[in-house]
Amino acid sequence: MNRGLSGTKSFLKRKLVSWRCNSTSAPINAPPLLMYGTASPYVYVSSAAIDGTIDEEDPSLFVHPKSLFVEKNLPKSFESSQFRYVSPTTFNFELPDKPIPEVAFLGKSNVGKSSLLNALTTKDLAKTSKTPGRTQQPNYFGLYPSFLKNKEKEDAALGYIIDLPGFGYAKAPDEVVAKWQATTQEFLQQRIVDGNLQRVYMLIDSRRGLNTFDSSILGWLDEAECDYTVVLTKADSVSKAKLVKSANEICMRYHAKGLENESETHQSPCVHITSSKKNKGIVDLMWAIDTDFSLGSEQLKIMEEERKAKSEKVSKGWGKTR
Ligand SMILES: Nc1nc2c(ncn2[C@@H]2O[C@H](COP(=O)(O)OP(=O)(O)OP(=O)(O)O)[C@@H](O)[C@H]2O)c(=O)[nH]1
Ligand SMILES: [Mg+2]
Repeated sequence: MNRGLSGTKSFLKRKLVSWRCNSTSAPINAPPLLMYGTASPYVYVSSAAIDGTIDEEDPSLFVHPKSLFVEKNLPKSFESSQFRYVSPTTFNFELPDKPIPEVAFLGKSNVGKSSLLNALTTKDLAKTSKTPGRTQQPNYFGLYPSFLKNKEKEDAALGYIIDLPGFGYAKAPDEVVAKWQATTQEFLQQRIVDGNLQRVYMLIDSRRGLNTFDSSILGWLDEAECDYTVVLTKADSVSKAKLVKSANEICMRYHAKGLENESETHQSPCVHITSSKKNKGIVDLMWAIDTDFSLGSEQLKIMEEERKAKSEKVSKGWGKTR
């Protein structure tokens, strides 16, 4: 991937384009360098995500570089399907083994994971609370086509969103916290290995921004080669300036990672800005998850076919030497 421009000339050009990208707003409202506004007021993208050299005559530069977020209707999968809580009994208390893609919501306790899930599913499916530590185990929520009858539904999910327990809940005894973090981390590791986990959405409270612990978790996701996207929550409770600052910090992390590492970072160049309370940025997030589900299901199908072909090969070869 082209990681953007370097040198003073391109530095200035980038600044110019980043202003022009937001030509509807006066320069004073322009986002800081290294971040582009997009067609959506709720999605920012790192300038490093934009390929090629900048041609100021090219009108496509002044809209969203990927056009993914231009669409304002609900994605079809979300429109014609419904979310449902999937009890662990459905999976016999094991992790799901079907080739169904999943995305997980991760973040500090009280950051708004369960509330965001409810906003996306337009139902109060996940339990929320003012008291940190409400969600105690990974909870699965499946997206099922509405026309299916209940009995047919079990294996027919288009994808799962997993609501994870929050980290850093200081009120619980240390041992409980340690175990809790270990199980969440172990869980994520397992789902990465299984191939089901397509992406982690790392939620950050807009009022607080990215802290050291969040950063170390993002570092771990990079090491685990797990794709992730940062989502700012509770956007209704801070000023636009603070939102832009927080989004820019996250875009800069993307740049810094790209510069320091030979290997690519697994961070997405996009930052989503959301408010579950005011229902802001939710449709953009639906489109992002819809993409994860459709790409993930194709990938899992290929993996499943490869697995089957391998086991057929083994069973055909079995006993030939006797
Ligand atoms: N102002 C505002 N408050 C929110 C928003 N989203 C969540 N909250 C509040 O934040 C608190 C925590 O929300 P939860 O969704 O339970 O947070 P969580 O991340 O699931 O918390 P744990 O399960 O403890 O990890 C609740 O009091 C919510 O009402 C939002 O968009 N705006
Ligand atoms: Mg929760």
